[in-house]
Amino acid sequence: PNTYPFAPIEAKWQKYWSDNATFKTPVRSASKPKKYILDMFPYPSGSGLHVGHPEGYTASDVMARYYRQTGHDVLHPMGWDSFGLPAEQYAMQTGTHPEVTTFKNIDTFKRQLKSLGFSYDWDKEIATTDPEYVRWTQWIFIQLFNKGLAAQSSVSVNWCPALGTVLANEEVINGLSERGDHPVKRLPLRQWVLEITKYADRLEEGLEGLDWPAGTMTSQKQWIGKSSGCDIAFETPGDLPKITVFTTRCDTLMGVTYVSLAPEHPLVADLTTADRKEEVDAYVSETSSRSDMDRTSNKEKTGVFTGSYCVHPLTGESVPIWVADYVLGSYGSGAVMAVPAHDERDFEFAEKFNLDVKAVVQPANDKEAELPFTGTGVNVNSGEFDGLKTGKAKKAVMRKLEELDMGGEKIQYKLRDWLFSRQRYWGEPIPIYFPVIFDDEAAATDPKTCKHTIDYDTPIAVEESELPLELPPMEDFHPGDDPAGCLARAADWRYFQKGGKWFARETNTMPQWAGSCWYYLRYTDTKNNEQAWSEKADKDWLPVDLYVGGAEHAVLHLLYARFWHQVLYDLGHTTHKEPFQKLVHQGMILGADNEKMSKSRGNVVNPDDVVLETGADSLRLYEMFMGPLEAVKPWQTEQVSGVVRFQRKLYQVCQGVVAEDRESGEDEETTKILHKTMKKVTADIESMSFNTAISALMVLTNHLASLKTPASKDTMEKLALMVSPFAPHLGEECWSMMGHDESLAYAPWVEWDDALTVDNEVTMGVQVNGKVRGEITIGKDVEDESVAVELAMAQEKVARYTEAGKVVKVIFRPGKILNFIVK
Ligand code: ANZ
Repeated sequence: PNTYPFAPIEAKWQKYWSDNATFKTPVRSASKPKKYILDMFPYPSGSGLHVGHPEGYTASDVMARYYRQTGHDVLHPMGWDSFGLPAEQYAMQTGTHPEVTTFKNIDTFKRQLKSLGFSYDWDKEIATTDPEYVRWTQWIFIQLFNKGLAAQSSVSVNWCPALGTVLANEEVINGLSERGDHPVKRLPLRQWVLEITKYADRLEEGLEGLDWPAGTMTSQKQWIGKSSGCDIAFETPGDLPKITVFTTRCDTLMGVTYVSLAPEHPLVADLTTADRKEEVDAYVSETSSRSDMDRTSNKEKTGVFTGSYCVHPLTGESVPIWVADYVLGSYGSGAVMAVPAHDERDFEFAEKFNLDVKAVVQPANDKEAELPFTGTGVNVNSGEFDGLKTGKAKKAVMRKLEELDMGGEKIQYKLRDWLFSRQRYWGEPIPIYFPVIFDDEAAATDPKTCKHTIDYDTPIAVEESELPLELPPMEDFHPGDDPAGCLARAADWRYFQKGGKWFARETNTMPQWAGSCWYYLRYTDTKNNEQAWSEKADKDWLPVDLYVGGAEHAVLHLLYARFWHQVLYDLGHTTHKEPFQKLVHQGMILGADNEKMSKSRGNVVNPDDVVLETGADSLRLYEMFMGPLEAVKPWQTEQVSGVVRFQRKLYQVCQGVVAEDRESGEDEETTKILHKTMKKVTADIESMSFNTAISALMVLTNHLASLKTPASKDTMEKLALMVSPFAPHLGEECWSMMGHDESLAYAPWVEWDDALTVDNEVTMGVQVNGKVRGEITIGKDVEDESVAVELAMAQEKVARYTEAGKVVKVIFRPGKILNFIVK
C-alpha cells in the first residue's frame, strides 16, 4: 500500500539513537578533521517551538550529519539561553518563580526538539541559568574587571519605567523599548559598563577573513562606525578649557563661521553669558528629554547663542559659540566646527539663524556650485591652502594644526561602551561587593539597622572560590522604584560580614546577552569543574565552523560575543582570534498569508501538529525544500503534502528493492541519473543549497519508481545515505531494510564516478560564416570532422547556406564548434 508508517518508524529510530548514544561527541582523533556545527540556542519561551526554529536547526543538522559521514569529528550541541525578562514578568503576574517557569519551558523545548530527530549530543546540554554555568559567566566578568574593561560610571541611561530596567542603546528604538514598545526616559544612574570601544578597531579588523553574509559584515562595520578625521582646538575666553571639535573635513577649516556645542557639553554653563543664561538653560532642559534619534532626524534645526566667542586656530578670528541639539553629546567630543557652505545641517542652521556662509571648496569642474556643496574639490578662500585638492588640503591643514599644537589626527567610532547593568532579578548577579561605611562606626552593629553609606568607589571582586554567587530566593520580583534593583531588597543576601567588616553586594544583574557571549566555549567542555573550558577543549573544537541563526542577531549578540572572545584571546584563554568562522542566517518563515506568524493574526503553524500529522521528516524535508535557506518564505501546506508523497514513494521503492533482492547492476540511464544525483546532492549540501538537493533526490526517486524491474540494493543504499541528512528516520529505515544492523550515521558518504556524470552526447551549434544556422547532436568525443560535417549537411537549412557558395574552410573543435567558411 502507498503509505509510509512514519510514526512508529520515527519513534523507533529516536529510541535507537538515544539508547546507542549515536550522537555522542567523539574524543578528537588526530587523524580526522573536525567540524563544530552550532545553532543559536533558543530562549525557552512559554509558547514553545515555532516553525522558524526547526528551519535553522534542520539546516545545521543536515550539515552535522553530512560531516559525520564524510569522516569528520563533529560537535553539535544544544542548550538554553534561559535568563531573561519574560520569565520574570510571568513571575510578577502569577507568582511562579522564574526558575520553575524556566525549567518547565526547557522541558517543552527539549521534548519538541527531540521529536524532530536532531543529532544533538544531549550530554552537552547547558542552560545559562545553571549555577555551574553562572559560575563561569561571573568568572569571565571578573577577568574583564581585572583587565580594566568593566567599570562603573554614572551614566545617563535609558530607563524604562514599564519594564523597571535600564536598557542598552541598542535595545531602544525610536524612544521605545525594543521589547514591548514601552516609553524610555534618560536618567543618570550608577552603572556597570563594559568598555567594548577599546576593541572597536579589533572588532572591525577581525571581520576580514570570516565567511559571513555580506549584509551582516556591513551591519557590524556600520555599528562600529569607524571614521577617520581630526580633532581641532578652539581657544575660549578667560581660563576655560579649549573646545575640541571632531571633524572629517578639516580641509574646510577656513570656512568655519560658528562652533556648536551639544546641550550636554560640559562647557555650556561656563560659556553662557549672564544675559543669555535664561534662554540657554531653558533650551538645555527642553532638549534633555529628546532621544538621539529624534535629535538627528530631519526636523527643523533648533539652537541658542551662548553669548561667547572662541578663537579660530588659524585666522585668530572670533567665532560665535552656539548650543544646538543636532550636535550629539555622545559622539566625538560633543562639539562641531560648523561649515555651513559644506555641511547640510550647518547650512540649515545658518539659514535659520542668519549666520555667515563662507564657501571654501569648489567642485573641480563647476565654479558656481550650489551651496551647501558637500563633495570634494579644490580649496578657495583658504589662504595658503588655496588650490589644493581636498585630500591634499586635509593633510596640509592637519600638518599646520600639529605644528601649532592645535589639533591632530583622530579616529572616531560610533560604537558606544556596553551598558552592562540591569536592575532585574532573573539574571546573573554581578560578582562585585563594596565596603559599608557606618555613620557611627564605633556603635554600628548591622547595616540593616544602622545608618551607613556604601563605598561604591571601592569595588571588590568576589573570590573565585566563592563562585557562583547565586541569586537569593525572593518572592516579589517587582523592580520597585529603587533604581538599585529588586536585589537591594534582599538585605540578608546583600549585606555580609568578612573579616569582621561589613560589605554590600552589587545588586545589579547582567543583561541577557552575557550568557550567550560564551556558551559556544562551554559546549566544548561542559563537565569541567575546574575551568570554564580547558586548553585542550579549545584546541580540539574551536573555532565554530558553522554558526546558524537569525539575522536579528547580526549586530548585538555577534558583536558582544566577538568582544568577549577577543578579550579571552588576549588573556590567553583561547588560541583562536575569532569565534565564528562561517555564519549563515536562515530566512524567516511567514504565514501562508505572507505575513509574519503571530498569535494575533492566527496564522501560526505549530511544529507539534506537523509532526503528529505527517512526521518529523516531513517537517524537516519541507522546511529545507521551501526555497533557499536564506530566503524569507511563506508556509504552504500543499507543499508539505508534496514531500509526504516523496517519502511514500521512496519507501515504496525501498520495499520493491527488498522484494527484488538484487545486489547491484542497473541499466545505463539509471546508473547515470544515480551518479549525477550523487554529485549534485553532495555539491548542494556543501553549499547549503538544500532545496535543489532535495529536488534532485525527488527526480532520482521518481525515476526508480518508474522502473519495470526494481532497482538494486546498491542503488537503494546510496539513496538512503543521501536522503538521511534531511529525513534521517526514513534514511535509517531504508538502510536497515537493506540488511544493515547498525545506524548509517557514520556510514561513509556516497562516492560517484565523474565519467558517469557527464553526458556523452553534446548539442552544438552549426555556424556558417560565424552565424548559427542549425545544431547537431553528436558524441562528445567524436573527433572525426567528416562525421560532424555529414550530420550538419543533413540539415536543410545548413545545406542551403553552404550551397550558396563554396566551402573554403571547416573549423571543427570536437564538442565545441563547427563553422563553415563559405565564399
Ligand atoms: C566640519 C565639517 C565640514 C563636517 C563639512 C562635515 C562636513 P562622521 O562621518 O559621522 O564621523 N560631527 C562631529 N561630531 C558631531 C557630534 N557630536 N554630533 C553631530 N555631528 C558631529 O561625521 C563627522 C562629522 O560630523 C564631522 O565633520 C562634524 O561635522 C560632525 F563640510 O566637521 B564635520
